[in-house]
Amino acid sequence: TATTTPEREHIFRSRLPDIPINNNLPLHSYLFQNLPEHSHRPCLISAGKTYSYAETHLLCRKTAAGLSKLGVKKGDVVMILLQNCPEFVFTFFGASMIGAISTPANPFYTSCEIFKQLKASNSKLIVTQSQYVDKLNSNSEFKIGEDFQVITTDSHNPPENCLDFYDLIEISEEHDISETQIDPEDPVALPFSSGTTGLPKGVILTHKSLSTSVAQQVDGENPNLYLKTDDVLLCVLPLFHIFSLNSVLMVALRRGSGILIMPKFEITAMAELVEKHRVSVAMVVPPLVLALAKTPAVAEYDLSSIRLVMSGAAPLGKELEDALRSRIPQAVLGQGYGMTEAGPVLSMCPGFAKEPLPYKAGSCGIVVRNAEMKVVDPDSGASVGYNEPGEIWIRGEQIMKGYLNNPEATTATVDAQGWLRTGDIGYVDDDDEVFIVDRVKEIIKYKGFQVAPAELESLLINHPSIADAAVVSQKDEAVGEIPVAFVVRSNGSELTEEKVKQYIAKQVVFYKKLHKVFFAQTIPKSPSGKILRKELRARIPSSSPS
Ligand code: 4UU
Repeated sequence: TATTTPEREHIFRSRLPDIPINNNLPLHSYLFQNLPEHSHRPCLISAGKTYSYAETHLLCRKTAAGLSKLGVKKGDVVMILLQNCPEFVFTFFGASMIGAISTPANPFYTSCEIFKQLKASNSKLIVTQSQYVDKLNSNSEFKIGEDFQVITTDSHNPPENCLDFYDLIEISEEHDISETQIDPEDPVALPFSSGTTGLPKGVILTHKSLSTSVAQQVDGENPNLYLKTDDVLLCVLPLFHIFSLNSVLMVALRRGSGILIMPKFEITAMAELVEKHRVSVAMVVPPLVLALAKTPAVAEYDLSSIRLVMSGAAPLGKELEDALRSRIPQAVLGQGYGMTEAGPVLSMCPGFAKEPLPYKAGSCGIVVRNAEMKVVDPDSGASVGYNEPGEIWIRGEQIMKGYLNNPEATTATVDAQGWLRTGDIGYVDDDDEVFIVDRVKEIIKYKGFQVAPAELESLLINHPSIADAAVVSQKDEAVGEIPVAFVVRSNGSELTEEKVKQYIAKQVVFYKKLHKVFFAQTIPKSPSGKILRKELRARIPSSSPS
């Protein structure tokens, strides 16, 4: 029936009650707040060495002092270019303690990807392993020791012009930490994400946003994600991605659980470590679920210690979920839904709660507590009710402060009322469970890793024989989605598919490589110049079964 009254807003809330959240502390103080209760418990468990909570905290403070001696000050940005290792943790929280900001980057990035982030984030210091230093030496504009400093974590004989992490923290008395006043609204982490459109951008996450997010997961009498001191969490997903950084490392620290650190993923090594360290909680991505469920050798290991598996960062198919369930029948298996800009967690399986609630296969759980979710009809802009699909929006103190030096992108993503648009299409069912059905943003997710089409397009357009280009996703059984390109050759050019692939491969990390190149006469665009990606995706020939 027609009505003249303004539409009612449909706002979805958690089925768990709101809780008091202590988000006015600096992030490190909040996470280590309960330290006296578990100071002798294992904190970081890594190849041959275990650090207790007390040791971990001490090493973070020494790193803070070391960074401070090097001249790192409040508001400065430190790039962490590391595989998962204890030094990642020491650096992140050491920086936090002096009010500095960590920008985590993938150590497999090519030199040009690293320098793009270094420049955009304005970091003057990189903490890395010596094997990656060559990539830092190949820039004509930025010189190690002059334009930025490099600390290596793995050698007492650091490469030329680099400093040794342990020298630095040995000479640093922990009480050297200069008194820094930290405001809850100060940034602490600067991960990069392309969000709903364009190039990767620095996402400003503050002390307040990250402590709120952690609290929404693990605090309260009936935490949404119930972790115990004697839990051991698997930390195999890369800490440079927000999923692992927040929903493995930070949640575990807050609860005093053990963190089993694996520098890289290898399925049998992982199964062996799960058995050896009695891993009880595993955060995973769908390709890892596939490996766990389908690798025959995994059956030889005792995985009975796993009580909880949380999959996130990409859609988890029902068949895969069932396959894993038959391999780890004792575990609660559910999903978390996150986005870097959202702080990152939007929703989580209520089966992980201390007093678990029922949940359905395929759901991403319920919206986190102390937050609001809306589902917005893309055409009318109105929020819709139960079971109706639309774009998912989220509001709460956990979301990003904004994109670094990019007010346009910030206002395009977070509106004046504080709502963050995700670019994901989903609905909330009668039981308040969130289901994601589609994505309207440009981003391509390869094994959960972000690939920004705009980044590849700008590289393609730089090629002298390319007049125009567009990159879109193609569905892929094993990795989720793969990037494929449509290329318009310049007049007379005989550029081949192979040449284009190689040209890109030289400049990007493995998951951004082009899998196919289609040549086209023109790239279809809207009157405003936006690439019509849907149209291009429809042009991809469906791969013939072989
Ligand atoms: C379908 O992927 C992430 C963060 C994931 C995360 C974090 C904390 C999961 C659980 C958790 O506890 O961040 P980004 O920024 O790399 O990518 C965000 C996008 C989302 O907008 C959505 O499109 O990744 C996709 N995505 C998912 N899609 C994330 N989680 C899911 C999911 N199902 N469970």
